[in-house]
Amino acid sequence: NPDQWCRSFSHFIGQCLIKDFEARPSVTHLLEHPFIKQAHGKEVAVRQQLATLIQEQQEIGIIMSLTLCRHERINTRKTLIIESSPDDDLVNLEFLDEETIISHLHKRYDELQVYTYVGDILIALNPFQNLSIYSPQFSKLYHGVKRAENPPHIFATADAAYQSMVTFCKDQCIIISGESGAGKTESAHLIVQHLTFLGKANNRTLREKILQVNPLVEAFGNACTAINDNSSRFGKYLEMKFTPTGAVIGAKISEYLLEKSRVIKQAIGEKNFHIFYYIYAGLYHQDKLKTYRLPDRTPPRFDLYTATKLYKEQFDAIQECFRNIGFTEEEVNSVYQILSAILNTGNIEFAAITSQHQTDKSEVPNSEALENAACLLSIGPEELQEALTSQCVVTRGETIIRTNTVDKAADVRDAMSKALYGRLFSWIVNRINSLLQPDTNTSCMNVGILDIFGFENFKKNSFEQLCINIANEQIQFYFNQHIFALEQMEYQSEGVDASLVEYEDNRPILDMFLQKPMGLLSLLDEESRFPQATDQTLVDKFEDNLRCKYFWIPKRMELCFGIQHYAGKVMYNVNGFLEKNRDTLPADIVVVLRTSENKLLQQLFSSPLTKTALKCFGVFGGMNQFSGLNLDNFKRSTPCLVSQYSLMDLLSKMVVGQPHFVRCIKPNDDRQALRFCRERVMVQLRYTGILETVNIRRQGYSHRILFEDFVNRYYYLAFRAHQMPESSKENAVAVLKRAKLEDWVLGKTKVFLRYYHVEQLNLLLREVIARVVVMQAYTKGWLG
Ligand code: AOV
Ligand code: MG
Repeated sequence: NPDQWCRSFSHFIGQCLIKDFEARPSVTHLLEHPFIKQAHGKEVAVRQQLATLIQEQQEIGIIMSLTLCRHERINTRKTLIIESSPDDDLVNLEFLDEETIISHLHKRYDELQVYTYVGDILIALNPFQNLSIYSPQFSKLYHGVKRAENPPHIFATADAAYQSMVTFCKDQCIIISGESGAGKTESAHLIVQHLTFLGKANNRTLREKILQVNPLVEAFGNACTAINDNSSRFGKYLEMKFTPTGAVIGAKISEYLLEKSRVIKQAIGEKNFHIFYYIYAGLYHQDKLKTYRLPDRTPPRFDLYTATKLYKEQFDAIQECFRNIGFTEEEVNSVYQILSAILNTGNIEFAAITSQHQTDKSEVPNSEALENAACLLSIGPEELQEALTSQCVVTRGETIIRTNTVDKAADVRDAMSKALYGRLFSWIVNRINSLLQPDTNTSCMNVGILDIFGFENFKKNSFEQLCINIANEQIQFYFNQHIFALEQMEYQSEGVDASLVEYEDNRPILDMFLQKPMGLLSLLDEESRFPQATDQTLVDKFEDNLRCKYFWIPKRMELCFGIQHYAGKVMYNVNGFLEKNRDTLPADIVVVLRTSENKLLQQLFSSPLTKTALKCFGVFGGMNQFSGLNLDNFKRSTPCLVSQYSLMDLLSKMVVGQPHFVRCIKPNDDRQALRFCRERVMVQLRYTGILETVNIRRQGYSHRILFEDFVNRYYYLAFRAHQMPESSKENAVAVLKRAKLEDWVLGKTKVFLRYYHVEQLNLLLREVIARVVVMQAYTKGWLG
C-alpha cells in the first residue's frame, strides 16, 4: 500500500532529519539505513531516485528546501495550541501556598491520580497498590505525544527523555529521588519498561534481557528492612543504550556502595539480601541442598526454612534471568556455590584455647561448617582454619605468625563473608555489562536512570545510614544546583530580570561531611588509621573539630551524634563505625582464596591490584568500583574515601547528560493504599523544595539556548531551508514570532524559554519535516 508506506517512510525520514538536524545527513547515509535497504516494490523506485540524487551530490537539506517552498504555498501552518489542564501541573495553580498544594495532591491521590507535574518535574505519590496504568496500551498512549494530551505519567517522563535524546543527539539522565519506600525502584522499572517499548520492540530477546537486569541485580542488592520489604541496599545507575535513530541496543549498569555488612548482621526485624532466601528455597525444591552443603533444617544463623515456601517462584525467576541474560550454567553454579559457602561461613564458631602460655588463641570446635565452606570454595579446610585463626605479619623482613583471639577470628570470618559477597555482586554486575554491551562499532546514546537507596532514619542508625544519607544529600544538592542555583546565576549573567527564588541550600551540610582535612569523613578516615582508636576517641575527635549547627553531641546519650540533614534530624550511633570504615580483609584470607580451584573465585581474588582490578572489584576490602582514584592511595582508602569518590563519579556522570527529575513521595508510613497523611507529605514537600520548585518553574525559564544553537535548530520554522539564515538574535526572534510563541525573554546571548515552549517548537518542527517529506515524495513523482 503506497500510502501506508509513504507515511512510514516520511516518518522515518522525519526521525532521521530531526535527529541529525545539525549533522545534515547525506543521502548515502540514508541509503545505508536498514529501512531503506529492506524496501520492496514501490519503494524500489524511491531507492533509485535516491541513488540518482547521490550522483547529483545533492543533500537532503536542499531537497527539503525545494519542497518547503512549494509546500508553503499550498498549506498554511496550523498553530499549535497547548491544552493546559490546570489540574495536572502545580505550576498552573492560582494560589501557591503549601495548603493549596497539599489539598490539590490529596484530592488527586483520592482519585488515584498519583502523578502530578511541577513544570518539567514529575511528582510520584506511592499508590501502595497495583494500578492498571502500565500496560502496553499505556505505553502506546504516551508515545511521542504532547504532554498535555494525557494525564501526568511516569511514561511521559521516560518519553520526554527519549525524545530529547533522539532530537538533540544528547545523552539524558533521569534522577529518581525520595525517601526509603517512596517508590523509586518501582519507578525505575517502569521507566525501563517504557524505554524498551520506545526503543523498538522488534528485538524481543534483547528487550527481555534488558527487562531482566533490574530483577537480577535487585535479588542480590535488595533486602527487607523495617521500612521497605524490597529496599535497595545499593545505588544503581542503569544506562540504556540506543542507536542514533533510537533503537535500543544494550545496557550498562553501575553500582554504588553495596551495604555489605548486611551479609553478616541485620537489625531486628530486617533480613539478609533476598538471594539467600531464594536459593535456599530453590535448592530445597530441587532436592539439591546436599549438593550445596546446606542443612535441611533451620540453620542457626539464617532464618531460611520459612523461605522454602515463600521464595520458590522467585528462585525460578532468577534462574530464568541468569539464563536469558546469557550466564553459563557453570557460572551460575559457581555463584550458588559461593552463596552457599557464605551461608556456611556464617555458621563457623570459634572457641578459645587456653593453655598456660597462650590465652589469645582460638580454634574451630565443630568443624562441619568450616569443612562445608572450604569444600564449596574449593580450598583446603586446614588452610581456611589457619587463615581465620592466625595471621602472618612481616616486620623488618621477618615473618611472624600471630594467633587470633576468638573475637578477632570472628571478625576475620565476617570480613571474608563480606568480601566474598561484595566481589560476587560486582562480578555479576560486570558480567551483565559484558553480556549486554552493544557492538563496539555502533555509535550510541544513553538514557541513564539513577535509583539509589532512599534517605533513612531508623530508631538506631549506624555507619550504613550515614553513607546512605550522605549520598542523598548529594542528590539533593545536585537537584538544587540544577533547579535553583544555575538558573539564578544564568539570569544574572544574561541580564534577565527574574525575581530570584529563595531555597534551602544544603551545601554547608555537605561541606561538613566532605571537606578536607576537617570534614566528618576525613576525621573518620584519620581516626580509622590509628589502631588504638576507639568509638569514644572518635566521638571526641568529632566534638573537638566539628563546629557547626548541623552537628551536635547529645548530652545524655552514649557514643552518639546528631546531624541535621536536609530531610530531617538523624541520630547516629558510632558503635562499630571505625571497624566498618576500616573494612579490612586480611591478606591471609586472600592468599587462601586464591588457591581455589573454582574459576570464578580465582577471578574474584586473583587479580593483582591493577587499575582494572580496582575498577571491577574495588580495593582490598573496598566497597565497590571507582575509577580515577590514585592507585598510590589504595592502601589507605577506606569506605569513606570510596564513598566520596564514587559519589563524585556518580554526580559527574549525571552532569554530562540532560537531567529529568522524578520526586517520589511516600503518602503514609503504614504502606496503606489510599491513605494520604497530610503531615508526612508536607514534610517531604518541604525538604525536597517542591514549593520553591513550583515558584521557579512558574516564573522561570527552564530552557536557555544560545541564539546560534536556536537558529540552527529551528530556522526551518521561519526560513526556507536553503536560506541558511545568520545565527543572530534577530533571526531567533523571527523564529519565535513565526512559531507564535509568547512569554519568552531574550538575554545577552540566549533565548530564555519556558518549559512548554520547547515542546511546542519540537512538535512544529516534526510536523513541518513530516509534511515536507511527503510533499517531496509526491512532487518528485516517486509515489505516483
Ligand atoms: P524505594 O526504592 O523508594 O525505597 P520501592 O520502589 O521499593 O521504594 O517501593 C516500595 C513499595 O511501594 C513497593 O514494593 C511497592 O509495593 C510499592 N510501590 C511503589 N511504587 C508503586 C507503583 N507505582 N505501583 C504500585 N506499587 C508501588 V529504598 O529502595 O527502601 O529507598 O532503599
Ligand atoms: Mg529502591
